[in-house]
Amino acid sequence: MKNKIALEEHFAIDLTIGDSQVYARPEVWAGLKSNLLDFEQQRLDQMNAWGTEFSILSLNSPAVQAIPDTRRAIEVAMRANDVLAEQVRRHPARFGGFAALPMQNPDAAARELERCVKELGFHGFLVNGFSQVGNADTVVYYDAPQFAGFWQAAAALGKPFYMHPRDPLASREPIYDGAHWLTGPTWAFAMETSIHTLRLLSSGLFDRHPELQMILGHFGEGIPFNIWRVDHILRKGRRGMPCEKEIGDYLRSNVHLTTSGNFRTPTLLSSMLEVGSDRIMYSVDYPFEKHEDAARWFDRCEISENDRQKIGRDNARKLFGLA
Ligand code: GRE
Ligand code: ZN
Repeated sequence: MKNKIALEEHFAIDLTIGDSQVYARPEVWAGLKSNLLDFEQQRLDQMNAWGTEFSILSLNSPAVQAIPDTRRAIEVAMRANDVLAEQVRRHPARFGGFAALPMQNPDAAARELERCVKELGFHGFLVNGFSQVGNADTVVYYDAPQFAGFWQAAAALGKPFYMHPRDPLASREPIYDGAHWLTGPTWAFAMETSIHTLRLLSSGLFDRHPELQMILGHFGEGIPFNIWRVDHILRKGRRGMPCEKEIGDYLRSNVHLTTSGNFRTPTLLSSMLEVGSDRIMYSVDYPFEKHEDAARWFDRCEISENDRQKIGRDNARKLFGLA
């Protein structure tokens, strides 16, 4: 498939590149670093070689979310968004943008999102999980009451947001002690991101803003596989859960999944059975994953050509209102 659209594709700036080093073996770091900092060479070459026409780009992880100093978080987010905006201006047919946001200050985050959407033409925002605020050990999740105004502003702009992984703080997750190979993309990313998402879905956020749409990578960080059990248990007793519907109802009306970093046909088919092919979109997770691996799998996996067209391109065109 030649004209795919990809949605979880990362870049870094000088101020955030260091955050990705812990995820690279020493022998591959130079290459990954160069891929993250590049826009116009390796990135476009790989998109061309493997049939991605358009990538919506986002900052690396955790970046802004891991800057406890609010003023600094605001500065770094604006710097990254300005760098991205310049590339979108240079290549409007190839690159779109997700805003990085200083969620440490919900009002500043709303203002920056508005600037990114209205002035820079971005397609929504991507947050790397919880934010550290004030000091490294204080974390906020976005179902907290102080985000009510932020969500109102975000919903009013009519653009989706991407909930992207970060690792939990080691101080709060001793279960990974002595088994650090399970942190990061192996397992901890999905656990952290799925719980944050379940918090948002069950908080009433999507009752207040039923049009708000969110995106999860990696085929939903495990949520689709377990959603029946989640609702089955809560049907026996809601235990104070404030939302109006079942969590699966929001999964099927407010969440979209991408294929990022999870190139596996049984997982795709199971996700299609759970949420339908209208809510699944192609993505790579470049440069942490290879366009080659994503495209070799997706272009030939055994689904209907109608579904391939939707998942590879048309669902994203619709969701983002692309030409
Ligand atoms: C990502 O942001 O997608 C990512 C990392 C680190 C390792 C793997 C990965 O930040 O996919
Ligand atoms: Zn990613």
